[in-house]
Amino acid sequence: DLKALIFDVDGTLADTERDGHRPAFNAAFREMGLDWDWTVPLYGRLLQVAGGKERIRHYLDAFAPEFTPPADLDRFIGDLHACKTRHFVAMLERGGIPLRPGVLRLIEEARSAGLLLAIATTTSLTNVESLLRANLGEASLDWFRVIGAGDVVPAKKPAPDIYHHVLERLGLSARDCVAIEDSAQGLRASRGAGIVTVITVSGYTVEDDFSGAAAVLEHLGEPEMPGRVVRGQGPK
Ligand code: XBP
Ligand code: MG
Repeated sequence: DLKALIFDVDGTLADTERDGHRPAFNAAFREMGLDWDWTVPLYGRLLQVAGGKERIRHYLDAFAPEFTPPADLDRFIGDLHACKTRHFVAMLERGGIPLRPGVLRLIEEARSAGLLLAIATTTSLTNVESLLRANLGEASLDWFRVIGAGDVVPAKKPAPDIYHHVLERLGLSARDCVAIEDSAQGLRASRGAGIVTVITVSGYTVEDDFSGAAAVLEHLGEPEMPGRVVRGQGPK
């Protein structure tokens, strides 16, 4: 019996990566005097690593061999990431990032059908709350029974840990839930926790391997904007 919907955030609730997180990282680099530039294609490659702090660390390892990191690398990354979060939240507060089509409709339908709502994301909690507040108002934070975000579990997606965490806090088992994701990493995380998953593809994820998804859709759709089935895939 379906009891809850569990939403991913980045790419699923809103198309946040290319014109949200990416420019926020670049603004933080400038503010901290770094001449790094995460272009659209480079950011696509960096997205293989989930989580902003983890992504910065990966960039240093794989793309910035000439950069001499400060002695306290963790603190440097933490400060840089906090600066990036400030820029990202400011962007949200300016109304810069709308929800994807059909997201609000599905949330409203689920609420009136008595389903529980939850979130499972690698993004920082601040970002999730700001996205909801900016688009749906303060009260919308209470629509979600559980918001599992960021560093609450040490292993980020594609590890299933964040989904296990959310299931535990919901007091539900995987078969009571459907997850909505946009990326192969997210799908690996939700399927790793045994949850039936619907994909809505986003800008950076159209080429991803979505085997194991119950359905792969362009978006959640609106009545005037029917969502095309990108790839029909039976649940595994
Ligand atoms: C997507 C991510 C996030 C964001 C940045 O996560 O990988 O890391 O790019 O957010 P999901 P932070 O699709 O699971 O929401 O900088 O706050 O980590
Ligand atoms: Mg995502």
